[in-house]
Parts: sequence; structure tokens; C-alpha cells
Amino acid sequence: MGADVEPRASRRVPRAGLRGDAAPDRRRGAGVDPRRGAGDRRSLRPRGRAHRLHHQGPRRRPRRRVLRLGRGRALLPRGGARDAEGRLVCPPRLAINKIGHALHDLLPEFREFCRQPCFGELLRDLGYAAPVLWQTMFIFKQPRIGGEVRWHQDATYLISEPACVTGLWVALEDAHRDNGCLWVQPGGHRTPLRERYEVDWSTRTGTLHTVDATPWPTDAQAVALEVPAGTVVVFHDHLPHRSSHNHSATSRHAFTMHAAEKGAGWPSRNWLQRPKLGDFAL
Ligand SMILES: O=C(O)CCC(=O)C(=O)O
Repeated sequence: MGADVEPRASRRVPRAGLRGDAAPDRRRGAGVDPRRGAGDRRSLRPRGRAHRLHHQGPRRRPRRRVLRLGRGRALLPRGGARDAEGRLVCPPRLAINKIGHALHDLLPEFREFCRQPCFGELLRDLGYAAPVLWQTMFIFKQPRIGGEVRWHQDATYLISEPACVTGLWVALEDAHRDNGCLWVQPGGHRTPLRERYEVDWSTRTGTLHTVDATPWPTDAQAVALEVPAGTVVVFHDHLPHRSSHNHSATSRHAFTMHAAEKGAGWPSRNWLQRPKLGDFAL
């Protein structure tokens, strides 16, 4: 279990809120995916607007189509599921990239999974006094369709003050090089934060700012995290990580949880807010 874990005893936690739009996508070309087409979305139409966590990309960029299910669940179509003209080239269920970000709040199965004592105990072992879960995602990487996730650091997209977000990435299936496993830079959690994604809610515009010119790891600096199903990979929020396209005939699905210290600062420039859901304590 784990990649680049360090104790965080000194870190404080964030407040709760809920809101959320202008959600970023970390795939290559994220936010600038011009491949939009009608496809067959009928069975995925949103029902209700309750907790709108995630609905469209930043306005200054071409909009990506995000299918809201209502009550905090959103489906992000996967770029590799479309042809050059934007037509869906696979059954709609295989085109889903991820479902998030309040699964743990809204669905009993995910709530029970996240409430398993091992997760809270793990975070307390890392130095959290009162870890709270900010978001969860089901990440799909379908055979031959699942796309690349470019190098990034989680603190780019989840801004806490001080930085105190830990990611728990749970392998739901065996992950290996061929089906798009994670790659990380050993020791990379000590490198500076390179980018910050900030939202201006007055214009509902999200912008990815470069804040440090440190280059992303080279292939020689990266290691593949080939792990069996059931493995939990623990991410420091400055750890550079990426995953590749799934070229294989087998899927590589994962479930992720991002936690931070209760009471830590959670600036309004975060795309993810929880104004209605309250704290989800682990
Ligand atoms: O599962 C993947 O392919 C990427 C997940 C990831 O980068 C993240 O959750 O931050």
C-alpha cells in the first residue's frame, strides 16, 4: 500500500460547503476537447439539479459535454469513445470516464465502503486529527477506450490551506502497464506545486495557472505502480502522477477518495465546494 507517504501531523483541515461547476479534467487536452457530438445520451439524461457538483468546463474554453445525473453525480464522457467528428463509437456505458464527486454522500454502497475503519485509521496514522472526505470518484478505464491522464498533482485541483489533501486510490481491478496503471515520481511529493486550477465564480470561469516551472518527470524518473485489485495507493497532494491509455483488452477501474483535515482552509477558488453536504468524517 502506498506511494510517497509522509506524516502530516502539522496540517489543519478545511471547512465544508457544496457547490461546484467548472470542473477540471486531467486528461491530455483537458478542457479543450473539441470532440463533441450528439451520441446516444438518452439513458444518461440528468434527473434533477439537487447538488450540482460538476456540469461544464470553463467558459473561456470549448465546453465539454458533462452529463449530470443530479444529486452530485456526474458522468464525464471519455474522449477516446468518440471519432474525429465527435460521434460516439462505442455503447454509451463504455463511454463513461468517471462518476463523481459525492458518491460517498449520496449512495449507501459507497458510504459504507468509505466508512470502513481502515481508511480513517490510515489517515490518522499519517497524522490527521480529524480527516474528512471531500470527494470520491469512480474512474473507468475501459479496454482500448480508456484515455491518458496527464502528469498532475492533486493539490492543483484541490486547494487547501495549508496543503493537506491525501488521495486514496483503490484498485478495483488489477492494474498493469498494458491497461493503464498509475505512474508516479518517487520522492516527487517534495517537488513544488506546478499548477493551480482556480475558478472565478462571478464568471464561472476556470483557469489552470502555472505557478512553478519545474518540469514534469521524465520517463526515466517515473515508476509504474502495477498493483493487484484491492490495493490502496496513498497519494501526497504534491506527488506527480499520471496514467496511460488502456491499450489492452481488460479494463482497469479504480475508486478514489480525497480527504483533508477538518477545519483547514478551503478557498472559494476551488472548483469543488460542499455547501450543502456538510463534513463526511472518516
Ligand atoms: O486512475 C487514474 O487513471 C488517474 C487518477 C488520478 O490521477 C487522480 O485521481 O488524481
